Amino acid sequence: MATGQLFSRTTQALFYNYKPSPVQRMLDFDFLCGRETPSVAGVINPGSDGFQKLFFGQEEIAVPVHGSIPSACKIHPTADVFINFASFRSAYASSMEALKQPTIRVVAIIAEGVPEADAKRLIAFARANNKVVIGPATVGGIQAGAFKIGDTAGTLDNIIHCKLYRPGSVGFVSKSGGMSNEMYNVLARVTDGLYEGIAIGGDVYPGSTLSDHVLRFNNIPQIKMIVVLGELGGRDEYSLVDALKEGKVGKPVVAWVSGTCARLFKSEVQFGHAGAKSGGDEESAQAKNKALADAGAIVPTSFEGLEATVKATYDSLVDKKVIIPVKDFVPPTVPEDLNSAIKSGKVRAPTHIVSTICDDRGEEPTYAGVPMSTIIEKDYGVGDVISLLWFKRSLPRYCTKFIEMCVMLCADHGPAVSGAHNTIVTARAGKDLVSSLVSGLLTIGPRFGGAIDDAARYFKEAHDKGLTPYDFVESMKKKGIRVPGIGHRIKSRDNRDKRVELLQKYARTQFPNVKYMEYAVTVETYTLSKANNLVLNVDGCIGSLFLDLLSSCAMFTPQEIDEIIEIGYLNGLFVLARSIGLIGHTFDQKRLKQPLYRHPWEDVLYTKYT
Ligand code: Q5B
Repeated sequence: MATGQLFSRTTQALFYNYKPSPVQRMLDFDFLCGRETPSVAGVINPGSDGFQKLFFGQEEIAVPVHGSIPSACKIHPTADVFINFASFRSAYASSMEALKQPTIRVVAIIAEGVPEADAKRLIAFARANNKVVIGPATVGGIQAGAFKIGDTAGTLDNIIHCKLYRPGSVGFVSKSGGMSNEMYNVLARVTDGLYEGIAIGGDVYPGSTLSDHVLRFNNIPQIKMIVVLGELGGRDEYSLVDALKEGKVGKPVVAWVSGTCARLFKSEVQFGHAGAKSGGDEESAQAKNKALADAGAIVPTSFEGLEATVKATYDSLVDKKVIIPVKDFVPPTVPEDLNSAIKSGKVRAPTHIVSTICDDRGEEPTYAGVPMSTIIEKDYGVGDVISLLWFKRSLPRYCTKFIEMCVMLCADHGPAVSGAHNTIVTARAGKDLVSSLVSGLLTIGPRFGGAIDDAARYFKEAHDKGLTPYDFVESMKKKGIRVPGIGHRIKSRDNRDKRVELLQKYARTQFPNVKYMEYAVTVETYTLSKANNLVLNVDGCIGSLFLDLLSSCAMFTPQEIDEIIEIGYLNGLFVLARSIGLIGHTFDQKRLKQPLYRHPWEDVLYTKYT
């Protein structure tokens, strides 16, 4: 492995397989350390380009996202660390691809369970090309005050507590990420802190070994003492023993190999890591501790004694003035994420949306407080659902049936009406369902289908004021307003609209009162005296009957009725109903593979005179 520093305060990484939390943790660490540039130059998310919004301190930054490893390396030629969060299935291929990039120097592989044969191939390639692999099965590593891989060292609180925002004098290497955290804590307590810590990972074949890093630490001037935490199983610690014996490590090495308790078990025990099982006497923790001690490492008699041993070694280096303890300082405060601050009750934030009709936070969604299972178990219909979501109450069955009749009867009225025509033209222009649907819906308005609300408004006002049909119609004429709900392009006195007849028949037998509709009929009688097609149309029929529904079911106050009319709920019935037909027309055109529509010239009057 290469000689010295792996990282610095300007090191930048490419992060493979985007995971927001570890990337944000890296950036928070950067801010804590006072880095000027974020340590993540870019994210690689196979197949997608763009950017991700993340925080660098208080500021939001856009971190570039790249679709492939080569393209990311090309755009960020100075990013020489590759942090691989791929699963064990794809970790080999992506790590190998990264190692093959000339700009990448260090690859950290987080995944556990990478096949040993793959790990061996990665190691061989890395060694042959003078590159460093950390992992697999690792949390990564950290250079205090400079650079951190992914989730290394845990939470911000832990990082601050362990003073990892600034470098100390100790180089630390272990197999386990969890134990690294424990040791960072110990080092913060009894020394001036960590300089660099690496967790090599618990696999049988780690990409870099304990001794690789110890030898590297030996070449880093800022590191004055080295702490090593090995574990039973494998022979990695013996290469450190050899290095010590050969005099390759000049700095004090405090070492402990954990797993001495394995002897208490009668049979071989597999500890947490894949590599942590004692295969024979030489691989036992006891044998390795003895060999390390014999080779010159400072080895306590138990794990409990490790802290005191580290302290004694550090204190003696301070006494000898080998270590001048670094001065501490208070790091900047990393702003807390709003979500976690709210969760912990530290802050309160105003909501930006108020919603009263549907709640999806519990076990099951509710419509106006009625759980979905009730809606199904009690055999509710679409009318009941509309009554819950629009009117926020359960209306009686005769009302919800009326709503359903409106929806069914207005679902379609052939291909020639404005909405269907637009939808058909749009579908034939090759547009998708939603575009075709909305292009039809957009024609709904005061002339076509969207006259229900105005019909209700004007009929209510005229009725409540006691206007005669004559006064009402003539006053509208004076104002230049056509009576909403009156008149039809094809329906007339002699060609009655069946929908109107059906709705009237139903309401006359089921509603307690139909005074508004009967008033509308008297208006129709008057308008029919003017022209044959000035019938009460489907909009006017629904508008007047809905006034009857609202005022006679005893479930709405007069103010609520005024609000419903004022807001304009009732056109919603036509919009909802006609969506069914417009969707049908879209499918119909597509099924029939109809070509682009072009209106015939013969059907256009080209004229200069307007
Ligand atoms: N005149 C619907 O007109 C239509 C008058 C009126 C007083 C009136 C027209 C109108 C109000 C809006 C309304 C809903 C534009 C209709 C629907 C859904 C549909 C559609 C479908 C479906 C039709 C001729 C003469 C003129 C006018 C007078 C007309 N309406 N006077 N009050 N309301 N109604 N819309 O046939 O003296 O000659 O100048 O705006 O309720 O959209 O199936 O097609 O399900 O899809 O084009 O049913 O009535 O008549 O404009 O040539 O007028 O009658 O002032 O008098 P027309 P125009 P004058 S349901």
